[in-house]
Amino acid sequence: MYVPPLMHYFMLLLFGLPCFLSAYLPSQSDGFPMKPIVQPELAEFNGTLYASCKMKPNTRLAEDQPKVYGRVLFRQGRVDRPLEVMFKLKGFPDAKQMRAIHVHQFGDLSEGCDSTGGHYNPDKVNHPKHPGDFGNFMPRGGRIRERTTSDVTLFGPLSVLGRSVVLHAGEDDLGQGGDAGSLLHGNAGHRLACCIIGIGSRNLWDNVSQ
Ligand SMILES: [Cu+2]
Ligand SMILES: [Zn+2]
Repeated sequence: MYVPPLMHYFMLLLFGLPCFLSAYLPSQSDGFPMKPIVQPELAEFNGTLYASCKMKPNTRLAEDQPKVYGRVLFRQGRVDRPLEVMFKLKGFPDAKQMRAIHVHQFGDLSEGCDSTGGHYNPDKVNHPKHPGDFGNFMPRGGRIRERTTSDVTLFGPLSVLGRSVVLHAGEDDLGQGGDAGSLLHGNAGHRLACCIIGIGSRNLWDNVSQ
């Protein structure tokens, strides 16, 4: 059957619009008025989101490796504001050794830090352009205590909530290593410690930042 081109638009409107509206607008058809979907923490913390990641040693770690504990905390004022990250880690040996930290794709610790997958890479770009490529940190007195900002977000479908933070034994070559691994993960060595990023509270951020 021949359908004139203008009819296509008409039919699309006729059938498409009700589908679109029923999917995206609140519905009362089942007798329960649907509330708009808003994360409760946005109201609780005045539009700011917090996240928390409690770092523990990799359960697959060799005996002679340093056991690092601590926290990585996140705070983001709004979807379009840069995210602040606070690192408080302890348990490093005295040796001068840079340590890389990244966000990895999965919040899966079933095989220790080795099951967290590769770098979280939503834009399919090379390392070190991943949003969670925090770079290198030099421990002082056995500790890393730093604050920085990041392209990571806690809002929307690209949120890192439920993903992981991984601390590596070695230094990140920041894509300058000249091999394939360099553009994937920066050749930062094995995984010393990791944690899963969960929804956090303002209290925790305020307490730890003191
Ligand atoms: Cu990593
Ligand atoms: Zn990366």
